[in-house]
Amino acid sequence: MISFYFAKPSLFSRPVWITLLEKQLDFQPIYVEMGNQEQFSPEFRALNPFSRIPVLVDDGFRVMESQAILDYLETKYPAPKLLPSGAEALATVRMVQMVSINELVPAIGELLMQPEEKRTYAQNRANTALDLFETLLGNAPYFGGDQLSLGDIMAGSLVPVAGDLGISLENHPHLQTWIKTLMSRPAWQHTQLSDAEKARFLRSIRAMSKIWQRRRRQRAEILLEPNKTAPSSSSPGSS
Ligand SMILES: N[C@@H](CCC(=O)N[C@@H](CS)C(=O)NCC(=O)O)C(=O)O
Repeated sequence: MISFYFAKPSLFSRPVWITLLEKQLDFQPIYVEMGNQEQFSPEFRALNPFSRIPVLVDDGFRVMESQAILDYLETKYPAPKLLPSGAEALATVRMVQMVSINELVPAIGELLMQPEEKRTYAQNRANTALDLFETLLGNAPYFGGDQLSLGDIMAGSLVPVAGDLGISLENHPHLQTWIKTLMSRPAWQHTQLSDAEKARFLRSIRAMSKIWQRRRRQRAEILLEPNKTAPSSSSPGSS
């Protein structure tokens, strides 16, 4: 049996969640309440000493780091196949995964945390990623060709969040069609935030910067002193 430790919203958990659903695997979702600091509990740190979600445990085998989890699921449960085998298609899918993580995630983080007047760099970074994705997608339904891939799952978890933060798809017609296709898939519908959750998340954005700074300090304290008990103060929200 697969145990999936996650939170909602979580930029890194959703791609794993979508993958579990797309592969129609049986799994037990275990919600990690970040607002209650559960990621810092000794039980959770035994699963991930860096106090981060997602984590997957499959028949006693623990995997952390979202991209390692995706690779694990793809190899262990190959149907349906979410990585193409052609050299160019595979390179495209991997580029989309890596640009999503290395460019789009930090841009979204800055859009969440920076005041409006300091968002130009993050906006340009996000738009540059979208321009690249538009070109890579071309007229194909998915980044790897005719079939859904891990590239679509990564980028397709992040592009709507960037949209909520003001990054428009107005000049990206291929991406507009692609995102409509993804949104019609049950795995996307099942994992998206409800209107109430989204409103609560957007309301909490102003506090996010302070919450993340506090968690970064807590994580550093724990790594400096591993036997220290979990910090007790509580804070809302995840990412
Ligand atoms: N590189 C990790 C990043 C995971 C990550 O940072 N997850 C966030 C939630 S989206 C987290 O657990 N944050 C811990 C915290 O805010 O204390 C991955 O790809 O899984």
